[in-house]
Amino acid sequence: MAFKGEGKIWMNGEFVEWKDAKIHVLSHVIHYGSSVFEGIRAYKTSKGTAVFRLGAHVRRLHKSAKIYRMEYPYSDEEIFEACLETIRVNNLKECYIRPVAYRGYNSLGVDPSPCPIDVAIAVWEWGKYLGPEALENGVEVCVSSWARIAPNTLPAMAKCGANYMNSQLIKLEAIARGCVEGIALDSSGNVSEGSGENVFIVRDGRLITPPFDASILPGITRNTVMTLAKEMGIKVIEANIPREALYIADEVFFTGSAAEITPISMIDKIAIGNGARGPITERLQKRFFEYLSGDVPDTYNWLDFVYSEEKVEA
Ligand code: PPE
Repeated sequence: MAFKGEGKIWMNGEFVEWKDAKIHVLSHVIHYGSSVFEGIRAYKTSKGTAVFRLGAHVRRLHKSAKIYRMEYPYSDEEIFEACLETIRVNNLKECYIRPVAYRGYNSLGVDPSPCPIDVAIAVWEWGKYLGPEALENGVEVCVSSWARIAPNTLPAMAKCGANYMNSQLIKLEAIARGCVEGIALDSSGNVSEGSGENVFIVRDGRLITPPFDASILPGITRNTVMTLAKEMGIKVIEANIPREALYIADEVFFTGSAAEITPISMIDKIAIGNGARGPITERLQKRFFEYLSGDVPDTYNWLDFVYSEEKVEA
């Protein structure tokens, strides 16, 4: 979805006009992928606009930066508040939030130490990530010929810009093959994740999802689904999933801040279950969106209200 190009972007503590939020072409990040970022959603709940699990996202940004020795000069509290303020300044009711920390402009060469560490936060309205009907009808995907980044090459636990070159190979190949998304295997051949989503399979009424050592991003939606599933009495196992287990699963779905909970109907032209959204996926989606509606108690303190008058109401 193309940007509208309106509104304000937070850059190093100042709000700048969308069109002025620029960096130099010789910034370190452009040449070497040296950025870490987050993707977060704010929802219009019955009690006002609330960001979903903002604290967890802000902490993960910090950890991604720490892995790359890229400590930016803002506390988690400051980034948290800056995210809320960026939504307020843009007066949005529902949006996607993209904080990014990157090595900026000073000099080139692999050693990033001379370059400043800049931070920006942008917000925009972003519809359904994998298509308007994806949540109901499911999406067709293929197993990628590209493996996910191997351990001791690029750290998968860091949400780093460079990791998304691997993601782009997976995504572009999937599109070239007529699929909406690709699922990558890890370097030992087990299921890892999608280009921008974690993967779950349903087998005999239980959920199985790949563990951290399968080169996955520790997804916050993944954690949300695990929490909600336990609450609903659905057993969740973190275990390696061989490729063929995808084809014979009862249900398969993606999770992600952008993708939310998206059912997978077909993998490599093999129908999953009966080729439509499965019953457990549907129950989890229902619970997830019920939580986001604000109509049920915020048991886990996952909602942070953006506008103060709404906070009072809540
Ligand atoms: N794996 C990858 C590789 C990934 O990029 C994401 C999020 C996830 C798993 C799920 O993580 P979480 O959002 O914490 O549940 N992908 C983000 C970026 C998507 C994009 O196209 O940009 C997102 O969903 O915001």
